[in-house]
Amino acid sequence: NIRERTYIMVKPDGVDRGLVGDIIARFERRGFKLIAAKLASPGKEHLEKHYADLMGKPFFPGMIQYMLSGPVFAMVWEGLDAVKTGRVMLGATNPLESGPGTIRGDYALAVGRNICHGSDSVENAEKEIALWFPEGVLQYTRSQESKVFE
Ligand code: YYY
Ligand code: MG
Repeated sequence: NIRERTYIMVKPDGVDRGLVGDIIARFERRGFKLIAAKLASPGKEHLEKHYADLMGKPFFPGMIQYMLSGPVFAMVWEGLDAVKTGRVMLGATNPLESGPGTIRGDYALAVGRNICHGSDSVENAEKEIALWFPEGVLQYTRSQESKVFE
């Protein structure tokens, strides 16, 4: 689906380390289209909704504290297989297992400081986009679209 959308978020450690621009650049140069973006300071309840599936895990409270430690940069990217390819670009959840060339493999070491989030399924992507961008996303056509998609 060339209109598939995924929710990508630079976490507080990534914002603090000045990696927002690099992460945007990676998705741009790959050919994905940015259709929403903002710097945000979500509260605890909002983060607990975002990570609802993980509630009850031993690392959950610490992970929420880390997510509250500073602003995040929230984005929606659209394009062919955006969810799956976005996950590949992020690398494995544990950066020690992320290949070089991936975002986590290039910048992170610890699972609890892994710099970025990416939706893990189309269904979750739609839920996350609705949660983070209740105001909606933009639709527009890029002049080079036919050079990126068949
Ligand atoms: O989708 P992804 O971020 O790759 O992993 P999830 O299993 O959804 O976990 C979300 C988030 O939780 C992960 O990015 C770091 C943190 N976490 C952790 O701190 N310790 C773990 N053992 C597993 C996950
Ligand atoms: Mg996840």
